[in-house]
Amino acid sequence: TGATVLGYPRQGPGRRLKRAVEGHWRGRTSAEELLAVGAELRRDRWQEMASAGLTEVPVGDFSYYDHVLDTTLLLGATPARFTDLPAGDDPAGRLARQFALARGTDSQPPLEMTKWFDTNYHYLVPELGPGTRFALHAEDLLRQVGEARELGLAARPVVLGPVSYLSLAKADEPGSDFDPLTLLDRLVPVYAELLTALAGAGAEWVQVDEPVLVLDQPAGLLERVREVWTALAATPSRPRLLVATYFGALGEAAPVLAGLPVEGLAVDLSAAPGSGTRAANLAALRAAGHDLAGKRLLAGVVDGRNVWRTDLAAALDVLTELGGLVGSLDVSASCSLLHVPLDLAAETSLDPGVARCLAFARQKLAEVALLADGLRRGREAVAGAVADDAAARSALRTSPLTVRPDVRERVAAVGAADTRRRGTAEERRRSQQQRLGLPLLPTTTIGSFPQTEEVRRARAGLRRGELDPAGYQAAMRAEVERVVALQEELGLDVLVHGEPERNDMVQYFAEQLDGFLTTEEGWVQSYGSRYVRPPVVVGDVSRPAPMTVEWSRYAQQLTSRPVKGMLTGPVTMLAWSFGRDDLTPAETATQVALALREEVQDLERAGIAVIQVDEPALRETLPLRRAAREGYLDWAVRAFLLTTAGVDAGTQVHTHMCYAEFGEVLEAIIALDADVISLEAARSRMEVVADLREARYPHAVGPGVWDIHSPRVPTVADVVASLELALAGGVPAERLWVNPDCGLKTRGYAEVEPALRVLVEAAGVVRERLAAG
Ligand code: THG
Ligand code: ZN
Repeated sequence: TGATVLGYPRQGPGRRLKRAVEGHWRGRTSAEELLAVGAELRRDRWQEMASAGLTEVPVGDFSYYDHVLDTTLLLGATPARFTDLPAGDDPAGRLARQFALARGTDSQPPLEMTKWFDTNYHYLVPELGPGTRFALHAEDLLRQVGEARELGLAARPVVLGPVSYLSLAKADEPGSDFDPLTLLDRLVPVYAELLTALAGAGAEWVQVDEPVLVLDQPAGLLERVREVWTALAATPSRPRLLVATYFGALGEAAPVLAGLPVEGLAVDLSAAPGSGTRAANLAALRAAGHDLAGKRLLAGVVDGRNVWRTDLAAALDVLTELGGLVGSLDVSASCSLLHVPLDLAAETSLDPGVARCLAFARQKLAEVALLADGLRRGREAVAGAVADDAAARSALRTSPLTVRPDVRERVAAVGAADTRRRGTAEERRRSQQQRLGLPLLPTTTIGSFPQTEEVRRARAGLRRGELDPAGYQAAMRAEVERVVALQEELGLDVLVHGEPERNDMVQYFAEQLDGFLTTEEGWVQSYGSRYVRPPVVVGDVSRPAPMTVEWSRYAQQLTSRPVKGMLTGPVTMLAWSFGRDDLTPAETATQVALALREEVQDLERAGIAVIQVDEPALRETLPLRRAAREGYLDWAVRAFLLTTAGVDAGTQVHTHMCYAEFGEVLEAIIALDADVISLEAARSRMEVVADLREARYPHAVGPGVWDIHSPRVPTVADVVASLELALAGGVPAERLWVNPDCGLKTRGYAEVEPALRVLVEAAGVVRERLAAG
């Protein structure tokens, strides 16, 4: 029985890779130095895996930016639009080309970035067309195989598989209906060539990732999978093939996968509450019968998507059963460990009872090795560790930290009336208009204003203890005063306080809610050199004290115009955190919603008449499988309503969502019953307006009229045109709002001030036209 993982975090201790990469971009680190850092990080992680007890290590999962981008370069599939890529057929030249594709060139915007399945990692989307010609460029991968073999390790190269690569790609012509999967026949020979080259480099096994097998399959795709893999298996002098799947249940792909003429499979056997993955994949493996008898199986019993230690006893049960079904068994994690932080040991202030139950990537290596040891030497040999695990878990489960009877009682008492707004949409509109007296086409912003150097300095000062809490408070209040005065001067109708006190919004609320813990060094790669520190839901969630009320009250008393209260919704709080291993996301969402509901009601009592609850993650957390979507949307909508529905008809509820692909969730967005929604629309030319009309969206909407993702300041004519487009597209004037398409935190005042001036002026122009009839 072996022990291995499908992939490992790239960043290194202290996010060394981020610093080296960003230093290189700023011209402070040469390409040679960066390449040397990369080689050292790879060596360190291999040695770490080997000394943890892994019997085989992955090679090629490391990346300076993104592994899908690496695959594009490996296959020679750089889009033709990049005519000005840096040249040079050496490692430095390839590095420069890689960063040019990721960050754009003088003449070309970068490759588009999108979510990697349902994780919070983002990959760079391949752009393929009828003219794409593939050609193998395996130098870097082959060299890495050599690097690992020199250390005396069993090195298993990892590549993204042909079916998944093409499924994750898009057409290189905007608007074209070209299907990248039609390139399969052209691509397979390049993979065959790669296999031969890897065998030549001494690889005994190769891991080919085909995660698209866990998605709903377009008609005929599984048949193509069978053909492709039959062709690849026929490659002369190749390594043994391991087809890796992860991120969920195999469903109808299971028999196809099991029947492939390959020597090994990797299957997700994680046990996240509510996911059903372990049970479904176990049943599929049992059903596969003799197809598995001669195969190697990597059993992903350690959850690669969460930070809780593995239930060792349950994992051993699963592994013992699987051992009887397959030719040879390796213990593994359910997916690459890229999606969890690197090392629990970097945390200095966790509660010991909680820390004992956590496992980051490094700790998961030890779990994988321990489970393999248990299989090799018998359960008795690891009985101590299993008992310790069970004791730690049961101590946490019964600790007052995790189970709060008062929270459970509040959850049990939730009734249907708690998720229904008072008053119909029309009654609310009248009552809110009476209270707020807003003009037609009210102007507002999404919530955050630029985080200035002073604000950042104050936050750093507080962290380092150079600024006391009172001094920090005073600095933030001064910033709120400045932002409110600016908005009054600009003539905006609904103001915000600007959120200078918040860094990452999820982190901000998690720090203030009981039941969440935040980490110091728990970084997880989000995209390229950017990382987030997702909080961890440890126990029942509740709000010990108001969180935002003082800031909103302070801003409101500075002005006679309404100031919006600003909260992050329950779905987003969960989507960007690690969830519990003993409650489903739906159960935790109810607890978070109840805590936020108290905040909403406190804001209302403090005289805040407009309250925005952002749900940027609502769309992106949509389950991969269609069959799971309805259940998800049900609890997501219910949690939002539980958060917002406790207010009077005269209190206006707003929500905001980034990203424009709302098609599948429009019904759910209507069901949120928010009085006003602001959406990203600037980049999709108001297409979202047509969707809203078609769905008979009954509430007010602010389709973003300034794309804040670009530094370009729109002209009055641009904004007027967008507003006219929205009106012509069916948004009634009394339900149209004027706002940018996202928060302004990442922009500078050099763009924000003129752009907001333009927004206000454009609203005035259109109001006059409307008044003139
Ligand atoms: N907050 C959280 N999760 C998120 C987002 C968020 N996941 C999805 C999306 N937004 C990811 N987008 C980003 C954008 C910027 C950065 C990371 C993810 C970023 N990170 C800083 C860095 O790596 O230098 C560190 C930020 C920090 O200090 O906290 O710039 O908004 N939770
Ligand atoms: Zn946004």
